Parts: sequence; C-alpha cells; structure tokens
Amino acid sequence: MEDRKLSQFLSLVLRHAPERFGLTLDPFGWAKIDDILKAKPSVTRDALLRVVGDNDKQRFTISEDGRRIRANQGHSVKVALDLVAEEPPAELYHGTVDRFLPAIRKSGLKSMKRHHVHLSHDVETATKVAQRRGEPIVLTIDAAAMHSNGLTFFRSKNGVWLTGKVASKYIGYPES
Ligand code: HQG
Repeated sequence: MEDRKLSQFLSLVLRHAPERFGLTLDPFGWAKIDDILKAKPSVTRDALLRVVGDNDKQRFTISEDGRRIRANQGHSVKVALDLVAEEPPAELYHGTVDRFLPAIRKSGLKSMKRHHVHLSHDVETATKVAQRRGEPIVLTIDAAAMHSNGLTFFRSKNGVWLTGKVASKYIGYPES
C-alpha cells in the first residue's frame, strides 16, 4: 500500500471506524499494532512505522513500549486524549469555505463530527486546512477574549489548537 493510502487507512481505523476492521481502541485511543497488521495483511510493520515517522502533520504516536499506536487528534469516536489545557496565543485562525459562512455567522464554529473545533496558529496552516474544501476563507479567532472569558483551549501533540464551540462574537471575518 502506498504511504498516503496507508496514512488515510490509519486515520480511518484510529479516529473513526476501528470496528470496520474488527478492531477496538482502548479508552485512550490506543490500538495494538499487531492487531492492525493482522486486520490488514497488505500493511507491513516497516511501512507503518515509516508512515508514522514521516507524517507531515505528525498525526500518530507510537507508545513507549512500541506495541501500540494512536491518532493525536481528529477523532469522531469517543476517546480520552489526556489533553492539557493551555493558554492560547492572542489570535488563532480557522480555515473554512464560503458555503459554510451563513451557518457560522448564525451559530458560530461548531465541532461538527469531531470532538473539538480545530484552530491553527497561523494563516498559512488555516489556508491549507480550508483548501481541502475549496477556495479558502480564513477566520480570525479572538482566542485571548475567549480565554479571559473562561473558555478552555488545548494544544494537541501535533500543534493543532482545540476548543469547544466558538461563538460568533469571537470570530473576525475577512473584509469582502
Ligand atoms: C465547518 C484536518 C456549518 C468548518 C485539517 C469545517 C484540520 C461549520 C467543517 C482538521 C460550522 C468541519 C480539522 C457551522 C464549523 N455550520 N459549518 N456552525 N462550524 N463548520 O474536517 O477544521 O488531515 O471537522 O469550518 O488539516 O476543516 O484530518 O474540521 O469546514 O487540522 O489530520 O465544518 O482536519 O486534519 O470540518 O479540519 P472538519 P476542519 P487531518
């Protein structure tokens, strides 16, 4: 299996649908590497370790004993990622597309199928996130105001900022 496909497969197994491959995640999101290799014989251990090591976004972590793997964020299945709350930078960014703006203006940013709203630390990263869906629109989030109003932020192992709902009053829209 080519590396990009293998990364997509690992995302599917470790974030969204382990049961589709007869696998279960522990409460913290870990799966046994041996079980994954058994479930998908076309994947070798070397390829799996290479994909984890090379991954552009550091999506996955191997456990200290080398036997388990988990996704660092992005889950739709329920897992406890033992995230630590952190003070965010004053501004964060969210990349989206025009067709979602009416709903976002009305009800703010919602986590949709994931556990959290995902925010980026710079415009460039937010632009890339948005480009998955079309012409990028980058929203500026007043993280300092949210934080001083008692809302919690987490930073995932791979540097993505996570929070609950972002109310519309904290969202800055690009000038049109
Ligand atoms: C939008 C990828 C309507 C939101 C990326 C987004 C990221 C609303 C979509 C990570 C809305 C959800 C996360 C509302 C938000 N009404 N639409 N009220 N609130 N939306 O994929 O942030 O490759 O769950 O703007 O690089 O796009 O998976 O979130 O367009 O880091 O590792 O609803 O996923 O990383 O989409 O992306 P997503 P996202 P990975």
